[in-house]
Amino acid sequence: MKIPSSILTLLIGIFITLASLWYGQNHGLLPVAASKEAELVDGLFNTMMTIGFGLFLLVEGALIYAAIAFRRKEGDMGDGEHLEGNIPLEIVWTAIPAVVVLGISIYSFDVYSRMGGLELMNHDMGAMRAPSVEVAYAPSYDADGNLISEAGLGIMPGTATEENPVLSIDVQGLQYAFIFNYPNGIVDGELHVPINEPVALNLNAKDVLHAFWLPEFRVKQDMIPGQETKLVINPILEGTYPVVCAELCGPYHGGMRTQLIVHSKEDYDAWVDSRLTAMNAGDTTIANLPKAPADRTEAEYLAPFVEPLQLAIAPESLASLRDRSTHQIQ
Ligand SMILES: [Cu+2]
Repeated sequence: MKIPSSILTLLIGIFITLASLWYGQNHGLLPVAASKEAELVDGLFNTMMTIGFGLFLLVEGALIYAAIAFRRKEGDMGDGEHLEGNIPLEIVWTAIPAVVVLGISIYSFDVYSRMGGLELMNHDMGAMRAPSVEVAYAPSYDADGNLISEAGLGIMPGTATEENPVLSIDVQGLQYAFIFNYPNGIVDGELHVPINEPVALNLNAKDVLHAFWLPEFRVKQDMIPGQETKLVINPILEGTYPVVCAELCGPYHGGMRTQLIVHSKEDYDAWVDSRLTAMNAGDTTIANLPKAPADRTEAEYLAPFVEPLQLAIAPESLASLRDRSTHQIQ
């Protein structure tokens, strides 16, 4: 007996739905999610993978079915049947993508605003704030030309208050390293942050365009010479993660990497204390920076392209870091 086509369609629909829902959670395309931002972005990405995989099964399934079911019969040399189109079908396959695209755009806008894309920290914490919504892709200024908010991702709504200041770290990108200027004058080639606290990164570039990318945090922000950009992150998982330059910035761009270490609160305080103790004892070296290219052996010179956590940096760039003013706690 033949299965009725309505039942067959239902079964195929159930199969595609279940397969898509499973694949959306099990695609394995992303590294570990180590920030609140990553959880939001992954929710959006998994939704798109679910929809995309369902459409893939539907379209490819129909294609393979049609290729087999409607193939040329033995000895048939005639033309195919002439079709003028199907209005209901065309409305359906226009309406479904329209609804999908509209839904994803609303969802992604929601993720963006929940990540602080519309709610930047101001320099003066509110008093001078313009009444309009701040949009984070460009800096905004008041009538007198004073900067109200920088370009970038601001603080997640509801995660910090004026009484509870955010740890603020200046990050400088230069060929080919990242330099982190912490409060209290600590300077380091690695980014150390405490867990479960928002951290504001004030990004700047010394020479050319760079981009500050944290794959495990799902955030990336341009580093622009002469214009500060902002990136606020919310670490939720202790560990060591790569920091990658994601803007082709010169011949050793591929070696422009360092690491982000998310500590427990106690470990972070201990790290700060150890660095302050070393500074007070007269140690002015910047920790975790690599040898200058001129001082390297050939093997060391090529190492960044094999071992991604080593960097290349020019000595004159290093020397100019000393006089850089440090950022105050906001
Ligand atoms: Cu770079």
